[in-house]
Amino acid sequence: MRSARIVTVCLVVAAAMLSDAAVSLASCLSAATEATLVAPYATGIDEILLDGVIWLEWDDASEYELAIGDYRTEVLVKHDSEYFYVAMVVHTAHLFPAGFEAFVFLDNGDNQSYSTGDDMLVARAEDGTLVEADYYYRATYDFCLDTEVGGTIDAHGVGRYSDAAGYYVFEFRRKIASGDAKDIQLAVGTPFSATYGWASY
Ligand SMILES: [Ca+2]
Ligand SMILES: [Ca+2]
Ligand SMILES: [Ca+2]
Repeated sequence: MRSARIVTVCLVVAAAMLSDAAVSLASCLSAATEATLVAPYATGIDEILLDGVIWLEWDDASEYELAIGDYRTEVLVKHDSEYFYVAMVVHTAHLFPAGFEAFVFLDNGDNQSYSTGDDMLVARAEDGTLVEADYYYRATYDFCLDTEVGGTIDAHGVGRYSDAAGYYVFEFRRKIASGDAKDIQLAVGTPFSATYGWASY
């Protein structure tokens, strides 16, 4: 089973970095669809803190709540000069023994979801081990790691189930502009559409 929600995301510059930060934010908000997630410029997160546990490293992120399928999902977003960071906390008392994964889908601009050329971050809930999470769509629902089609890995992710809390936690970081032809290139101040979802097995 899988479920997803399309939202607009905007990486917002720090006021100190650009004088028209307010204009940038306004253009993000005017592009809003169901929801607009505004990702502030904040502190970076080292790989070692991507462990499937939300801790102080996310304190300066923006937090949103989305219903994705039946599950209440908290989505945390922020960025620094190099990376876009996303955490998803999917609330369900059900542990899926065959597997559970979260994804962030990025359309390549042709408005055809899950088709050739699209980009996706995916991580399966395991024991909190960081994995390569940078995928490419060869064709509809036929995706592979970028490195299988000549690209580079520019995103990592991790997932973990917390029994005590009753939720899955996923953490991702992805280069904003990787320069890789197998990725959608993001830019600070330019809103983009992203689909947040999960799949259970
Ligand atoms: Ca963490
Ligand atoms: Ca890539
Ligand atoms: Ca990719």
